[in-house]
Amino acid sequence: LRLVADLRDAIERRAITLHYQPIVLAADGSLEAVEALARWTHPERGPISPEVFVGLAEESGLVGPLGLLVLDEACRQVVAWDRQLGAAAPPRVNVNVSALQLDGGLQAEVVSALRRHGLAPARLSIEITESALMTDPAAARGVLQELRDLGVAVAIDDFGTGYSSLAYLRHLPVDCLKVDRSFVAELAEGHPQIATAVIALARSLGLSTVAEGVATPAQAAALTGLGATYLQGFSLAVPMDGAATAAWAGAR
Ligand code: G
Ligand code: G
Ligand code: MN
Ligand code: NA
Repeated sequence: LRLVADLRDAIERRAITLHYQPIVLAADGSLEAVEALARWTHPERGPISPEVFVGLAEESGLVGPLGLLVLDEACRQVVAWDRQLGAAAPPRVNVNVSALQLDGGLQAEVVSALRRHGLAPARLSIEITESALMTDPAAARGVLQELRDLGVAVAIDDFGTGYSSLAYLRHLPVDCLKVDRSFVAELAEGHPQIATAVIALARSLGLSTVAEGVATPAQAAALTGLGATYLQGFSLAVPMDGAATAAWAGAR
């Protein structure tokens, strides 16, 4: 397939770039982290959604090289922000990983990226979707434990949309649940039950929460009232390139 060849080429030329979306503390709006989101603008087809090209990478054996590129670029960017912004730099970067990256080598890749850039492990967080975790919960558990032993935090992404049994959740070494944006949208439609329950569940397990897809100030206020630890969404900030993220963080 032509698009796969183009993707391979884009990865090799480092033409896949990252945008960063701020995640703020609900209590006071302070910057807690940024989520790295991969971007690809195809020379003829224009912007291609990461849902499409990450899926393509998974089907064509390119997850490894794509994952390495994203991890390396995110670490490089945090160090560059530190030099530029000092204490105003984003405290942490969240990197998304695909289910296939849990098959092996992730811990070594993380160690090597942190070393290469001289970045402290506490500056990195890994986001893994609930469905990726459930592909092989025992294997996932081992990888997550290795990451946490390094001092890298772990979040479950899109929580509530997969099929994790709550029994597993108690035994998974994770720090944070990301409340899927579909539940945040429901909240605005008068159906707060699931968002409320997920936040309460996380709190009772000692986990923090990020409410995703927060689109209005009213949603932000409601989620803060429910006890969400962190907020992320267009209402707070859209994903931005590295320079715009620096300007946003530096202006606060
Ligand atoms: O950034 P938004 O633009 O559309 O992202 C769409 C989806 O793609 C999200 O579910 C996000 O988690 C995923 N995604 C974005 N960047 C990456 C990445 O670097 N790796 C993986 N595995 N998924 C990513
Ligand atoms: O699935 P994941 O959460 O990793 O990906 C984040 C995705 O959510 C990105 O595509 C990002 O552009 C998108 N996003 C960020 N904020 C909002 C929002 O307020 N509303 C909606 N609908 N999407 C958002
Ligand atoms: Mn994510
Ligand atoms: Na998500």
